[in-house]
Amino acid sequence: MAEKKPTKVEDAKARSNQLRGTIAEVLADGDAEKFEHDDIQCMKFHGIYQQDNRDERKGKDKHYSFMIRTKCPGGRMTAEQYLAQDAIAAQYTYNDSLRLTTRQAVQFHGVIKGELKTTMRALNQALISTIAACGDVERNVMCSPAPLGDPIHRQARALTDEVAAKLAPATGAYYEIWLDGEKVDRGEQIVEEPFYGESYLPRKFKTGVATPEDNSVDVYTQDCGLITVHDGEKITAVNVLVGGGLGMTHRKADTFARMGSPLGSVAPEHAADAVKAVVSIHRDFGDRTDRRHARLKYVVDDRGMDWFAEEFKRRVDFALHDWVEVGPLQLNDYLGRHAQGDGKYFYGVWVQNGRVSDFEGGPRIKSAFRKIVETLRPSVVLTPNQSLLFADLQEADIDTLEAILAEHGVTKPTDINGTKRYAMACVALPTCGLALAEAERYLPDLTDAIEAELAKHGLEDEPITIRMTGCPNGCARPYTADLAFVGRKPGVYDIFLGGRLAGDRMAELFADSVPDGELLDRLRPVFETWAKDRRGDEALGDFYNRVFAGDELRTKVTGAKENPSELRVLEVVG
Ligand code: SRM
Ligand code: SF4
Repeated sequence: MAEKKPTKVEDAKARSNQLRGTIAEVLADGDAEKFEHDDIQCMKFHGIYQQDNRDERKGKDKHYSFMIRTKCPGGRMTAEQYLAQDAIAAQYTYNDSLRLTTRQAVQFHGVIKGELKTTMRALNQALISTIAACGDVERNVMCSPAPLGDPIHRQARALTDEVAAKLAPATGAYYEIWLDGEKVDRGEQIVEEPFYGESYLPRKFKTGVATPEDNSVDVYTQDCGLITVHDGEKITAVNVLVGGGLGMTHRKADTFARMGSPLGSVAPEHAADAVKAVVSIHRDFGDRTDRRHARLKYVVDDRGMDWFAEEFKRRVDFALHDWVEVGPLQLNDYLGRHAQGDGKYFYGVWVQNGRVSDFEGGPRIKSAFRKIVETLRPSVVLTPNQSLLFADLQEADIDTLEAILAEHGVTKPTDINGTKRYAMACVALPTCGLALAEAERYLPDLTDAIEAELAKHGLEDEPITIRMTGCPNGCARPYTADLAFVGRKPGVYDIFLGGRLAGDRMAELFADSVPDGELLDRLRPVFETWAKDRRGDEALGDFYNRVFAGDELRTKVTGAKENPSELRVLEVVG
């Protein structure tokens, strides 16, 4: 059989001269409206996506602009950095908004080509980088966002920063192109990327650090998930999971969402090197001939954990110990006021689908946040649920903060009920080029309708993770949710049920290709039986899983199923 060839993206990376390509030249060419294939791939490593806003298309003519994504380990930033981003959004985005992402970063949409460099420089002046926010490298490293003053959390944050630093790309291309840095003389064959090499990784790589008290990073969905083990004062070991990932393709059973598998545990001082060793296995064994099969999860799934553990041990000079049981994980969204553990306070504000904007006739979230930061100068932490914490506050600041929220029509975070507070949607239309259906712009209406339906049974305040994505790539991590909607085509969704708040079980495909007008009708029998037959305060996903899905701890799910599970519910409900 003929050997499969590396993908076009592999070729583009290899000939990019360590992420330079012709980006600088095309940028300087005022007549060029857009970048071409190789540069588009390269620019992702710089944190930039070329997009086509589908609302703005004129006939077949695409409307090009750029999305810039920041890299922000653990979602932390200073007041000054927040304000700089608020101003950048006002000046350079098409809709004056900051978009908080599911990986604790910020996206700016609709930046025009002529202002790309100025925007990048403005970010850099605020000491905000975008390098490796996208591309086939270690992406933004996530960390449970709080409580900030607690010693365990401090150590988890330090580990997050260590992983991010160890795996940052070393190329000087970013500084040359965006900051007019000195050019590296490639004639001397300088090896700029001793770890990544000329072709970087076969695909993106994601790492998240969880504590047993807070799995908001969805640790099982990361390529490499770390769970800290601690005695209350210090981290005593770090559990390592490998091979998680969510992207899949509709009806293709050889693509799947997968939970990370336990590799074992390592001493805390070796945890960052453990991640680096895992990344190196991806670099060396990931499939460079098929981007749909290139994530680490396929290496793990194809070769098995025994092979993986042996390969890992060959690459490190420290011990791999047994996995340490840490008990059930929890999800904490930290809304409202909390003590930080160091005498100060933090305050979590719910941001619906991460969109920080002044909504016409609705809450003026962007203005409220700006005023809070200008007045109180808090640190800011982005959460993995697309929300935001104001931190390092004095107790007396809380009243001021709540008054500013009220003044701008922002609902008090603790008044958000269980149906909505854990809900997330990806960006989808109009900017995402891969979107098949709406997500961010549709989920608010749908959660209103679900809330009203659940209220008939007094269940609207039950904590449920409801997640929606415009395609099966999984950007809002739908497959670990109690209830998820995954876009199939405009106005049509697959429904998944059976994950849970702890994020340690996959949902399953419940019904496929359901028109948006019928989503609620299809779910009504499940809600009714949940209300009637739940045990104690059994959550929606747990109930569904026990009664309809055989109480299975699913670790894998595909979007290809002959008989989605709705039939089982209909049989029971009659
Ligand atoms: Fe994502 C691609 C948005 C988190 C899996 N994701 C995209 C792109 C860049 C579309 C593209 O390639 O052209 C989307 C840009 C939309 C836009 O207009 O802004 C996009 N992903 C997002 C964000 C902004 C969703 C959000 O609403 O917050 C998240 C940015 C995170 C960040 O700050 O880095 C985002 N994406 C995720 C997650 C969740 C996570 O990482 O915790 C996943 C699932 C986990 C995983 O990676 O397996 C995810 N995004 C994907 C995939 C599928 C990858 C795969 O293995 O198949 C793609 C498509 C691809 O890479 O080919 C994708
Ligand atoms: Fe786009 Fe699909 Fe990701 Fe949503 S899940 S942002 S539609 S790639």
